[in-house]
Amino acid sequence: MGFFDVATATVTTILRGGLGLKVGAVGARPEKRLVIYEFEGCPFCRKVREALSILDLEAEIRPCPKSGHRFRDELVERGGKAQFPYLIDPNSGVEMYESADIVDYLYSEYGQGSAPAMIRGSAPATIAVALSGIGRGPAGAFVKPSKAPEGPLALYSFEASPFCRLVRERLCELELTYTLHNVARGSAAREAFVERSGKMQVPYLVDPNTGVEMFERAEILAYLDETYGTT
Ligand SMILES: N[C@@H](CCC(=O)N[C@@H](CS)C(=O)NCC(=O)O)C(=O)O
Repeated sequence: MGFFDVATATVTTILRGGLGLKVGAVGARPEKRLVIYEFEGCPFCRKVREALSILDLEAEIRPCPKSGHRFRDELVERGGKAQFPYLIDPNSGVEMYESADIVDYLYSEYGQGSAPAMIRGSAPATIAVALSGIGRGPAGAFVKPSKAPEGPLALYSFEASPFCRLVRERLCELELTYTLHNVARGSAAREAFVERSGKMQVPYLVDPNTGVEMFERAEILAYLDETYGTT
């Protein structure tokens, strides 16, 4: 199963042309962290996460898998409907649905120039991102029973890493809120990350609720299931 998961996640990365592997031209930096309601299996959400990696932005992720309630209900109350992704930018007070608008907004506030065609709102771009995820089936789209952590976890990651995707899927399924620290190639956050963790390798999970910090996808998945899964 592990091999199949890595293989299909790698196919997604290849079909996405490696978007989210390296940082592009960045602009102003936000003072406060962005907040995103999304779920890993949603192709529209992937475009937004790719933009986050390229623009070297971190975000607080509030996972909203189908049939989940922890953050879905919160968003419906806040924004009026269950549609993902949804961005909150506490720096400007702007909040919005629609991935194309979110990507354009992120580029206008925190990038330079316009977003690559593959993450903009055109129909071909949307079809391409949807097709790229087919190999992952329902992973990262449906809730699994879990207990809520006291506070958010943290994940060091970048969008194009297939290993990180597998961890994000599980965080999403278990509705575990986390700070997504993007450390794509060229990221300004890499040096501090290596200082903290000892080497440049992702995924790297930090759980301030238990004091655990760890590398290795398979071990992280086992930890999340054991600590928060209630199936
Ligand atoms: N045009 C929207 C479409 C978003 C959309 O359809 N998202 C789906 C998930 S991929 C959704 O919110 N479905 C409702 C649900 O999951 O309950 C966008 O680009 O953001």
